[in-house]
Amino acid sequence: MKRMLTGLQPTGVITLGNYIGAIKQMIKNQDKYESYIFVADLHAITVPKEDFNLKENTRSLIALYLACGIDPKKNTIFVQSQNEYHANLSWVLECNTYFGELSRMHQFKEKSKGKENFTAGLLTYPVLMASDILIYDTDIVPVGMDQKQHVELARDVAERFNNKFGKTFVIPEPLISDVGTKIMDLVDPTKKMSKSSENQNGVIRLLDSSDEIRKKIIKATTDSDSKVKFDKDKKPGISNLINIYKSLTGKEIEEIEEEFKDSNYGQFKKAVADTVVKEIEEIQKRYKEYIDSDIIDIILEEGLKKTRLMAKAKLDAVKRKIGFYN
Ligand code: ATP
Ligand code: LTN
Repeated sequence: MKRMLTGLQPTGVITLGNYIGAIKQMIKNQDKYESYIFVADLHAITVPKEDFNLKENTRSLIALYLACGIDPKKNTIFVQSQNEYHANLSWVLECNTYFGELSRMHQFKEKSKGKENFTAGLLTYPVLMASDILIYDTDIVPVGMDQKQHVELARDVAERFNNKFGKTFVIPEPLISDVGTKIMDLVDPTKKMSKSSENQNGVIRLLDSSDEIRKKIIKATTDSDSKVKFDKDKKPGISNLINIYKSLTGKEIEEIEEEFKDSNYGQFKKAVADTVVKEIEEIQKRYKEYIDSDIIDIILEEGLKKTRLMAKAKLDAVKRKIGFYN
């Protein structure tokens, strides 16, 4: 069975975008692959934030993973910073990665643009990600389109290392979810819905109240036309709502257009809101059962024990190849 690994950053309560674009894919994949899912908390400090409780966010993200349907029997679940070998391998990989490659990464360019002070961690972020992937001989890495370039860098670094020191790393493949699953901001539908977005109204978070969710969807930006028709360029707002509805109901776009051909935007928005609220209410019910239970501690302890052993073995092999004193 192929091995799959993926993670999310605990930078805030996960959004409907993360749920549709990442978590639903993880659930789909948990029966297909030997699956490793983690909280990328080391990555979360690359952009320093005030008003940010890393510990709480990390626990909350684990509880949300479980509440969304990630089965701890089918997945090894762990917290990145607890496993010290990731950062250790990352240093070794940094010494096999070029500054030029890192400075060309889209995410780095976007997040550093116009800023005088950004951390070195923002630049080396993809190397730590490569380390997360390569340390477990990962075959498959499910990520959104925005992270594909980082998985490609992991491939390049792995190939470079293998060529230099002999076969050490498995070359990972990115697994990109359907094109349609990029969920956009409700206020500015040309922008990705993002956890760290400043305007709360454009973002649905999995722990928002049902009232808040309804309000945000009803107020979502749409065009002045009134036809429920998918057209990403001319009707980004409505197309985004169609995408959300499609992802949660499993219906095809043509089916949705047909279903709402006699409806106005208000009626369609209400249907989208009902669907989103129903799904999120179920998740929140389960979240409440998990968040204070010691199941989380047990799962993380098991995950750490297992991944530490695997990671140490790989790091030891890497160190031997390079020729460190041991
Ligand atoms: P941040 O604002 O902290 O950058 P984010 O919400 O943009 O966070 P990430 O933590 O970077 O999300 O991404 C987690 C995963 O969720 C990735 O696989 C990413 O592709 C996916 N994802 C994030 N936002 C969306 C979205 N709007 N639509 C679909 N998938 C998404
Ligand atoms: N950068 C990713 C999180 C992440 C990741 C990884 C995903 C860190 N390390 C390794 C897959 C594999 C993100 O922001 N979603």
